[in-house]
Amino acid sequence: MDIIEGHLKINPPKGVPVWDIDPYDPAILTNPMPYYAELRSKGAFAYIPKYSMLACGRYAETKEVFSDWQRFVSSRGVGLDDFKYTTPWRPPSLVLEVDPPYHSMSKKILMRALAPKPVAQLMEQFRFFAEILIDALIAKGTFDAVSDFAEIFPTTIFPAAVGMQDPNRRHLLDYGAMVFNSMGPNNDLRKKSLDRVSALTQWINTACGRDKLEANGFGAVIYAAADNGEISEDEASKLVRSFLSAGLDTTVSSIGNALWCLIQFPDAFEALKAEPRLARPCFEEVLRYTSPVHSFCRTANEDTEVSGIELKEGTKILCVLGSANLDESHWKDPHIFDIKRMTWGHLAFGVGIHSCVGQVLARAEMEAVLTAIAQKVKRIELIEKPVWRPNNAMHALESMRIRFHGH
Ligand code: OVV
Repeated sequence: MDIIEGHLKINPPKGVPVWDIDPYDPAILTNPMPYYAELRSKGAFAYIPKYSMLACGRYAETKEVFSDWQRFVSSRGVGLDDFKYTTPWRPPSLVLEVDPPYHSMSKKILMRALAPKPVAQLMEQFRFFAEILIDALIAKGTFDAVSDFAEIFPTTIFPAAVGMQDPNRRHLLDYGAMVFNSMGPNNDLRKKSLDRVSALTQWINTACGRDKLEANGFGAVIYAAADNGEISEDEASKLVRSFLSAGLDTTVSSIGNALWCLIQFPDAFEALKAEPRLARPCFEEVLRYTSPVHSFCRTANEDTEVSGIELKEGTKILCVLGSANLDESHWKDPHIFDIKRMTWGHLAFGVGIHSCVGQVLARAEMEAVLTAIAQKVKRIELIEKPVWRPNNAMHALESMRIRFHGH
């Protein structure tokens, strides 16, 4: 048995082209569209020799692999490590990295915290803070879309919603970046992130403790499930950890990517300003066009077949969501950012039982942000060329100096 990058070495399946590329090359991570297009041109799958895995970037097959949790499990890890052979760098997530029946319980409890009523109440705060922040940014003159805006909004409202008493913005973002980088191969990005694993782990584990959470946040809802015997105290702490792992870097990326899209496509911004109610569909199009999670893996848990290709048990499959969302065989004019298009069915939040738990909250946050921009900002001026930040699983900006011109 040969192990490479934490998983079983496989031979290229019959009919699958060998493609000598590194999808985790920073040059590709910061400019992924040409790689996406070439991946789709290879067929249902391409075999990547460097990592001995398959990559999948067409809509149909990405959706098939991602929705079938029985054949393509998450419990063996959604990065390159196969937990059957490699000890994960942290105790697995009780929702991201498990299968049913265990997964169903975790997801049910997390969803309880994000029920319509509490989210509707939070919406007021999101709107309020979005308006204050955008007024301040208009007054500021030039600013950085990432460090002055995208990072500020989620790290202000989300830890408060969880009920954190000591939300350290930097630690939260660095922990998230580490989680997402750890899903890639053992490259410089992963190593650099994991350099700080012990300090950040200690910090996050403390932050997830019952005594560190206010009585009225999402965290308290999770601990109430421990009180009534549904889960243990340790499971409750790990579910709170899931909120903090998945809830920040993703929405930071969403805000940055949304601003980038509105700058690249001025007609879309004009349409949004004319009809601020398009904030929600605008976010869906941002998700489709610049999917914040560019790829997650699945592992074939049995010998199986997809689109006539035979896949061996233990095969790691890189599901390139960002590419599936641009597949010309599924989307009309996929390379046009159109906030009035039908975006239903995009895979940016995943699909099937593992689809994003926090999507209602992400949508609420982005509705607040994009509505306030539509109402308050007349023009977005790009001051400096945007710079993308490579991450093994996230597609996000490093910096983008801009200016908001108000009315
Ligand atoms: C979707 C996601 C990303 C990162 C972490 C987690 C989930 C988690 O459950 O920890």
